[in-house]
Amino acid sequence: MPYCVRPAPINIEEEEYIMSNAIRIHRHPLSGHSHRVELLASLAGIKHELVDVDLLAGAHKAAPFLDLNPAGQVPVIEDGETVVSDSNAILVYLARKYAPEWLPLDPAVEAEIQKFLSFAAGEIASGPAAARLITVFGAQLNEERALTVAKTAFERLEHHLEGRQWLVGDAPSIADVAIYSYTAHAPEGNVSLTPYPNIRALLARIEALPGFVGMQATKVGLAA
Ligand SMILES: N[C@@H](CCC(=O)N[C@@H](CS)C(=O)NCC(=O)O)C(=O)O
Repeated sequence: MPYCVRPAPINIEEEEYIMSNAIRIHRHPLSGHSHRVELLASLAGIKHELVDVDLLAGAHKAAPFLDLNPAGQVPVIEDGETVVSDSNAILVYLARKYAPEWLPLDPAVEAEIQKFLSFAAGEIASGPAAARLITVFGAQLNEERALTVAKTAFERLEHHLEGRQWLVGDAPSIADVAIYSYTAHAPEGNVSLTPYPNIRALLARIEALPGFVGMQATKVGLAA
């Protein structure tokens, strides 16, 4: 359930949060899906607070977290009474509500951006993100497959970026935010970015934007 209404506040801390007008991002500091949400909030100047979810202790598979996201995954945001899960759904929600310049209304532009959200949820998730899950979290996944998917994905991205500053149009959008975290941290999963100068230039452009915030690095793989 990607969207639901938050239960009534139960204590003073909750009431203070609602009065603060900040969105609350439930995340894990090493989760790229979480980081893309934090990154957009920071780049777009959306007031937010971070709530760490202890994945190692299984907090995401128990109450009260499961009330927010029955899928038992971070990220989830609370925006007053509105709860949204799934990183790309959150990017769309935040852009539509607070930062429309990150998701222009032009149908063709929006469709192109949506294509990259699917790319982030597809090839990026099963390629570089999966390869990093193996090295950072010891996940039992097929490394050879993850590295092959990552190579194909980055070759496509590199080709797409030929002669372009940003993934879609001539300004940064949630497409760039969606692909940033797992691409920038791909070396942690033994995926080198050396063969991809256009991708590295895009990452550097994103990192130069006002409000950029990075994800915590892990010294594993090629980043060791
Ligand atoms: N489609 C989801 C995927 C989120 C996801 O895979 N989150 C990971 C952390 S990066 C998680 O919570 N994993 C715990 C689990 O699946 O049990 C999204 O885009 O938010």
